[in-house]
Amino acid sequence: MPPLVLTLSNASYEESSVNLRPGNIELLAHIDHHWFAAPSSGSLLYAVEIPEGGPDTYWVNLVQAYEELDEATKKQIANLQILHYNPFTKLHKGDIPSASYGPGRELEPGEKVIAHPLVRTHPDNGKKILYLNAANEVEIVDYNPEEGAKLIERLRQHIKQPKFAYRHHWTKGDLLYWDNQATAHYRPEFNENATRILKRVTIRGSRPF
Ligand SMILES: O=C(O)CCC(=O)C(=O)O
Ligand SMILES: [Fe+2]
Repeated sequence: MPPLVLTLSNASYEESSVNLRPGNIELLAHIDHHWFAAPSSGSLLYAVEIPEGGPDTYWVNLVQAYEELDEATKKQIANLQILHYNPFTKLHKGDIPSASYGPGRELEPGEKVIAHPLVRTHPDNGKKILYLNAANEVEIVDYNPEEGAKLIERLRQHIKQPKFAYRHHWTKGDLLYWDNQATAHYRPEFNENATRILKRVTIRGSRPF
């Protein structure tokens, strides 16, 4: 079981190797735990130690990204489901999950790879959300694989537009909370010699619809 409070660090801060993830590498736009049956509804991130020159973290507004799609694309994607592959287990369709991937955390019993609607509805305000990440493998269910890959790539280019992003410049002691149901977040690579330490708590959400 990962700790409830996860330390994200590129320095040897605490003993466990889980605390050294994800180092200084670029984190492409992602939604925390989007591959779970019940993905995260929100996360909190606390800045313990922050290097002078950044990096900043960016949050993409996936409600606005959905609203600014053209009508033809909205229609095209209205009822699509996408499979979200877990980047840690790398399980694909037909693979058998190991016993450690139990109910609730990773996969529900009998489920191997989770499918979620590409356009999900916010459980609190009913807004439509383009529920897509740019970091991990996805696949559209019952869709021509080449056409599907092209469509995903086009949508990923769309969510990358700076106009959808909030950019946060960190100061030590900052505590940020974000809605993982309606945003994706991105962090660029940074200098490996700089020490950057944050602590994160991720809250479990509900099954997207
Ligand atoms: O390092 C960052 O700024 C973001 C890390 C991240 O993706 C997370 O805490 O969920
Ligand atoms: Fe994250």
